[in-house]
Amino acid sequence: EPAAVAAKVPVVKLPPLGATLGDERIRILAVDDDPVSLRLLVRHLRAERFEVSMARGGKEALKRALQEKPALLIVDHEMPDLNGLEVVRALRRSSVGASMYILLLTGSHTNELLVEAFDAGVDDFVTKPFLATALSARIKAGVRIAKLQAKVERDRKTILEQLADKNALNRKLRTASLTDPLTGLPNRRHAMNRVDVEWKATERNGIPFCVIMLDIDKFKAVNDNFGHDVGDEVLQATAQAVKSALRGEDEVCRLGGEEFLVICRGAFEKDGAIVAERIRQAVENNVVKSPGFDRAVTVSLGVAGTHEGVPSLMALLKASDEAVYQAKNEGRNCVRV
Ligand code: GH3
Ligand code: MG
Ligand code: MG
Ligand code: MG
Ligand code: MG
Repeated sequence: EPAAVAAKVPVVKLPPLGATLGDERIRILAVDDDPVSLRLLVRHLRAERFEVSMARGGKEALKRALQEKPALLIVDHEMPDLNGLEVVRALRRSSVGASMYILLLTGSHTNELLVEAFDAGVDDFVTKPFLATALSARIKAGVRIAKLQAKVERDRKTILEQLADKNALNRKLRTASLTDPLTGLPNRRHAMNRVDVEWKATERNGIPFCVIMLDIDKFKAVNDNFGHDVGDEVLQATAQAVKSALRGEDEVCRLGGEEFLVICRGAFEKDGAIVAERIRQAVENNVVKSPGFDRAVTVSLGVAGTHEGVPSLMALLKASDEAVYQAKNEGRNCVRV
């Protein structure tokens, strides 16, 4: 009877392994269908200061291993319900069991079983009856691997966390670099990226687009008469009024100062002129209230769309700019194409 033999082996006094992973004691799952054998094994492991749980059969072992995720598994081979190797194979297929250190306990150890066991994913062997010192020596090797494994997992987690932080920061910086802080609108850099994309789509697929440049009328007078803070509020209110007049994929960006650019995808010049007129009315009807200020401002708008006569993106933007200039010259608060 193997258990009886093991019990007679004199205890060699070595300091307990007392192994910990980080600040946690290492957990071992001990599995044997023979109660005497199991009790001996558990007593030995507890003396070595491990945190031990036990299972009396293969099915229970599998369930506990998946639930408790022990760092080490010491499993008997010959068991009636599910043998040791079947337990090991099932565990190695699971993500939890993939990194578990597994010691197989067996009475017989033929070459065939040895080959089959390593093939199934066993890390090491202990033959019953076990010598306490020999078992501890083998566990020591397992603990070393389990510690390395835990370190690998900690490092992986740290790297993933750092990567996530870095990505979040990059996204924030990217958003900030493309946003105007005063109005929250996309800024000039974004506008230039966007018209570049649209221009390429026009060249490739013939999809038309329009730009509407707009400039607040006599804005300097707002600053001069009511102060810079009121001027800022007028800029914010104008941004919102323009936005409210847009739909779908149309986008308004602040180019700088009191100048904005609206980009209308898929629009011909005549469609752009209609959008521009809608914007003009929206701004004209938007009364801005601020201490000492209670009126609407107006904008002058210049529309330019893609067509054969426009040789480049620069030419398109220049055309819209010149149309604004014309609108200013022809009395302001109007749209020119
Ligand atoms: P026009 O009808 O011909 O466009 O006249 P205008 O007074 O609007 O034109 P001008 O270009 O002379 O004035 C623009 C003013 O916008 C001058 C500048 O101080 C002001 N400005 C530019 N950026 C800001 C800003 O961020 N906040 C405020 N409050 N004012 C700004
Ligand atoms: Mg057995
Ligand atoms: Mg201006
Ligand atoms: Mg102006
Ligand atoms: Mg034109």
